[in-house]
Amino acid sequence: MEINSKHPEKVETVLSIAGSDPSGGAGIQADLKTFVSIGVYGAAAITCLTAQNTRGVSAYLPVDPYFVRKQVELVLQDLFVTHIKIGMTGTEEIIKVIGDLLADFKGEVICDPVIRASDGHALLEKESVVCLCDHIINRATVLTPNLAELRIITGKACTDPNEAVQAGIALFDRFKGLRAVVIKGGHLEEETETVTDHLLAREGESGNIITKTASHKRVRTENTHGTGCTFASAFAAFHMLKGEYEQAFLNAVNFVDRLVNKSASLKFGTGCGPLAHHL
Ligand code: PXL
Repeated sequence: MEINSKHPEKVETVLSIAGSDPSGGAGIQADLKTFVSIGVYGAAAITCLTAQNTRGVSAYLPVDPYFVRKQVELVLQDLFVTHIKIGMTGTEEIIKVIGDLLADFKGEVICDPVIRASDGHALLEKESVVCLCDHIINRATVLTPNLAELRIITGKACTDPNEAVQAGIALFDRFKGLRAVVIKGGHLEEETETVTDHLLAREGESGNIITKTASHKRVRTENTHGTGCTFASAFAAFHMLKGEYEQAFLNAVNFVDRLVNKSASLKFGTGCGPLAHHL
């Protein structure tokens, strides 16, 4: 591509606000790898450090909320951020700072409501989920919960796909800025050979909620660490490239499915391995 230095193009940027995973599978590390492999520019502001490897999360250390604010403010003041993707927040103080910063942001806000790591380690106390709802989900345009997160946020049992979709639809009444909700089906009907993910999207004019599904073969593998972070980041990146939710959904489902397949036979450590974004 020829670069015109007199009229340089503004580079659209997706900013990830999330935790750091030193083993490279989840959090900020997964987000940035995803942005690069899809071909969008990614920035990253860190909310928490975690200490973990493929065997699980050992501990986490929240960043001073003042410093979370500083990181995000400086990026937003300078770069051309069109999409913000939010992952692990860690504490109510950090949630409130992020909520405050989102109040003036006009672009897409993709919230992956990280509450617990796949090994069960809490990454946000359950009592703080109300705060996450009030300050961040309330300002999000897209929400990408897995089944456990959907249950906690809605208080519904969501025992089958229909119940999960109904619970998802009810979120649009509660959170007025939401345009799309993706319910990831990996933990729905776990005995089936097919996984079905659901997109629920609010239609522009009518405000009606439309639903779309994408199905793919279930891969029986332990190497799924960071799939949630990767999915939400892929959704943000593809939305930046395509400008609409359905295409972002289909592309993100396909992107993660291909990565899970490629990563299934690899050995990274002795526990649940990450996705091989580099392949
Ligand atoms: O997958 C959820 C998640 C998000 N962010 C960070 C994590 C994890 C899971 O371990 O460590 C930083």
